[in-house]
Amino acid sequence: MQIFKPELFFNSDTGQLSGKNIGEKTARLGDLKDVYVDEKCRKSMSQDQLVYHVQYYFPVSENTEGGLFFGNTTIYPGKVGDEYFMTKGHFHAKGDRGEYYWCIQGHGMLVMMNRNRETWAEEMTPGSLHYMPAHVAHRTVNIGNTPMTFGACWPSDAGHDYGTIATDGFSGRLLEVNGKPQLVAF
Ligand code: S6P
Ligand code: ZN
Repeated sequence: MQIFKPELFFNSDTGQLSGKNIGEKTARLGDLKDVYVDEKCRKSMSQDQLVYHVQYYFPVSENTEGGLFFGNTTIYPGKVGDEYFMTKGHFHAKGDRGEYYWCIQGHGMLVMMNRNRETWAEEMTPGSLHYMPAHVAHRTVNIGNTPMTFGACWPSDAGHDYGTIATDGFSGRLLEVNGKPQLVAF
């Protein structure tokens, strides 16, 4: 029998992960072709502009059944035209896998869309907890003026289907209308 010291840390104020085997992924404006409705505007902006940053911990390899992945995402404040900085969004490749998000800092929106293309959103504020059911695409949006960070936990065999969103998009987008965030039908 042995007692181990933790090797993995989660900062509950910032959501940042530290320790061994933490992966990192960034998305800059240059990586987000055709994600925003105003592609011309996106192209005219600095392609180096950081839009979001992900940290993740994969204790088992991807596609392993029965494991759990853990991560955080920070979306920086900004807009492409009238559309707030946001993630690409995805269904899970294994569509029957759900996920949890919880907001750590900032002000955001979680946009969800089911297979019938019905779209809705939940406001994200520090402490808010969000369950994404199976077969529901999810995208997060920073509607504030400061970085928005949330945690995530999802099954290790969920995978990502980005193709469906790349082809069909969400049927609602979060745009600033008269100075306020609004979910606009597309
Ligand atoms: C994974 C989970 C998150 C996102 C991250 C970036 O299932 O939902 O870690 O990967 O928020 O979003 P996206 O849509 O670019 O993967
Ligand atoms: Zn997901």
